[in-house]
Amino acid sequence: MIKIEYSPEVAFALAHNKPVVALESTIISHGMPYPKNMQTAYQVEAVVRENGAYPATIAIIDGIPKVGLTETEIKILAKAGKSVTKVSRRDFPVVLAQKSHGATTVAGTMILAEKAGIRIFATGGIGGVHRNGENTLDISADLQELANTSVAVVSAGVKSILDLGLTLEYLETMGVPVWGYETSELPAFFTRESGFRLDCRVDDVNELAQMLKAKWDFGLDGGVLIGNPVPRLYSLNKRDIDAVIQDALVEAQKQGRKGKAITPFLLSKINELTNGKSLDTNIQLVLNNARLAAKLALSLSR
Ligand code: PSU
Ligand code: MN
Repeated sequence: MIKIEYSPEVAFALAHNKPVVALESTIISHGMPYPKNMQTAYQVEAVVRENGAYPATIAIIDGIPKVGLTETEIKILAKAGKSVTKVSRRDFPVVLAQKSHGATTVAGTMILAEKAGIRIFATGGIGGVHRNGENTLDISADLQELANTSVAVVSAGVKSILDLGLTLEYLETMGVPVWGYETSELPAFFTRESGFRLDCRVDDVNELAQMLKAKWDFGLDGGVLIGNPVPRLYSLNKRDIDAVIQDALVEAQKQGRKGKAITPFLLSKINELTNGKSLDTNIQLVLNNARLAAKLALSLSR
C-alpha cells in the first residue's frame, strides 16, 4: 500500500478541520530559477499562514507522496530544478515505483490534494490548450484534472503561451466553472485583462465559498478555476510581454521542443528574455493567489 505522508502541521490541521491550502511543486522545480524558487516557496507558505490557513506544499520525495514538505525538502526540489521528474497524472506510477523525487504539476497536485481532503489550491498559472493545439493536440492534462477532481484552483489565469480562447472552450465542454475574482475577464497571468469575458464575476470571498459548497454539496464532482488577476502594481505591459512570448514560442519551435518539456522551456525563456522582470511579476501573483486561497479556505471551513 502506498500511503501519503503528512507534515505534522498539515496532519494537525486536517485532524481539526482547520483550513488548508495546497501548493504545487512543479512551479518550484520547473517554473522559476534557483534560489528565487526556494525563497518564493517559503514566502508563499508564510502568506498562507498570515491569512489564517495551513500551507501544504505537495510533492513526491523518494517515492513517498508528501502533503506538506519540510524546508529541506523544498530546498531539494528547488536546487534540483528540471532534473526532478515533472509529475502529472500519468507520471505517478514510475516515480512511486522507482522511489524517486517528483514535482507535482497542477494536475498532480490536485490528485494528492483530493486524496488528502484538501479542497483549495493556490498556484500561479495553469496549463491549457497550446497555441495551434487544434493541430498538435497539445492540451495540458491540467484541464482533464479540473474536469474530474474536486479541488478549486486559484490562479492568475492563463499565460498567453497558450490559446486562451481554446482553453476556455475546452473547460466549458468539460463542465468546469471558471469564475473571475474581482474581474469579468479571464486574467492573462502577466496582465489583468485578456479580452475573454467570463460568465461569472465574484467580488466576495464568502460568496466564492458558497458557490463551491453548492457545487460539491449537489454532487457535481470536479474542479473549479478561479481567476485572480495580478495586482495592478506588478502587471506588465501587454504589448511588451506578448512580443517576448512570441520570441519564446519561435525559439521552442526552432529547438523542436515537445511534450512535457515545452511549458518549462517557455517559462525559462520568458524569464531570460525579460531579465527577470517577468519573474518578479510571477512571484507577486503567486503570493496574491495564496492570500485569496487562504481566505477562501478559511471561509469554506466555517
Ligand atoms: N504555467 C505557469 N507556471 C507553471 C506552470 C504552468 O505559468 O509553473 C506549470 C504548472 O505546474 C502546470 C504545468 O501544471 O506547468 C503545466 O504543464 P503542461 O503544459 O506540460 O501540462
Ligand atoms: Mn503538453
